[in-house]
Amino acid sequence: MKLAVVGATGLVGTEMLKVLAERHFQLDELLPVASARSVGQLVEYQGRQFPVVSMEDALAAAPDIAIFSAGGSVSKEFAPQFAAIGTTVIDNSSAWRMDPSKKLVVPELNAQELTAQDKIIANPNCSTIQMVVALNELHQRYKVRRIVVSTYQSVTGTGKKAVDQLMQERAGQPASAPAYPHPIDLNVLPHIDVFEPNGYTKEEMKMVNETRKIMGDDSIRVTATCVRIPVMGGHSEAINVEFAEEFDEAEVLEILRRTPGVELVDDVAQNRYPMPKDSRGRDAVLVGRVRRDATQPRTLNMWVVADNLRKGAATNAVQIAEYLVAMGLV
Ligand code: 2RA
Repeated sequence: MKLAVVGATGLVGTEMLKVLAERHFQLDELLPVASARSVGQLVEYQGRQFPVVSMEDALAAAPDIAIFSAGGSVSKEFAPQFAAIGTTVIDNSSAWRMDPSKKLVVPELNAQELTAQDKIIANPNCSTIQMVVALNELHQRYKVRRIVVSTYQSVTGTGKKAVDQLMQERAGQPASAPAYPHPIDLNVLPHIDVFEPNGYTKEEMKMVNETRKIMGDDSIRVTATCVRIPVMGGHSEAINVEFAEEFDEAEVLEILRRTPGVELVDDVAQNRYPMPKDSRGRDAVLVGRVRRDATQPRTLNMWVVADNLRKGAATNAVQIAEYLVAMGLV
C-alpha cells in the first residue's frame, strides 16, 4: 500500500499522519506531500523517516490512495490528475463535496455507497460530520424534518495562523499576522469563511447542503449560525432538531448510546456534559444536554462536541481509507 498525504505539514495533515500511525494503517510507502519549501524535510511514521516530496514526484509514484488536505484549489487541480492514474483520492477540502458525481462520506452513515469506481471521495466539513453522526440513528427512527444549529468552533478549524493569533493576543501582544478581521481572544466572531449574498456564511451553507447529501434526504431543512470562539481545539454545537415522528426521551437516549461514533455524556446532576477539552485527541462525538424542546412538538435539544481535527477531518478520512482497503476497493 502506497499512500500520499497531500498537505502533510499542515494542522490537519499532521493529524492525519498521527491517526494513521495510531490506527496502525499498514503502509509499504508513505509520500508526505507539501509545498516546495518543505520538500526534503523528514516525516516520521511508525519509526521510519520519509522525505516530503513534491506533488509532481507524488504523481510519478502513483500511490494507491492520496488523502488531501491542502485547500480547494490544490484539490481541484491535482485530485483529477491522481484519479487519472488510478489513485483513489480522499479530499478534505470543500472542492468536490457538492459535486453530484462525487460521494460525501461519513463511514458510520454511508461508506457502503462506495465502489471501486469512486476515485475522488469527499470528506465532509468538520461541523457537518459531528452533527450527522449524532443525528443519523435518530433520523432513521424518527425522521429529521428541521435542524436549527449554532456552532462554537475552535480556532484550529482555521489553521496555524489563527492559533498564532489567539496565542499572541492571549499573551497581550498584537497579532503579527491576524487570521481574523477582529481580535479572537476574549471575543467570539459570528463569521466563519466568507459571507454569501443570502447573508449566510459558506460555513453555514456547508452545514445546510452537506447534511442533506450525507443523510440522503433533500427534504431536511437546516439553518445554521457558525461562530468562531477562542478555544484551542474542539467544535461544539447546540442542535435543535424537529422530527416527523413523536419520540420518547428514554428511547432517544438508548438510541444515542448505541449510535456508532457517539459517546453519551449526559448527567447534569453530576455536572457531566460534553466540553471541547474532553474531546481533544479523541474520535468520539460527545453528546449531552439531551432534552425535549417543550416549545414545539416532536423537537429535541442536544449539545454535541467533537475534535474538529480528528473525527472532523483526519480520522474520518482515515476511516474512509480503512473501509476502502477492508472492502478491497483499492
Ligand atoms: C473551520 N470547518 O472550522 C472549517 C474548516 N475547517 O474553519
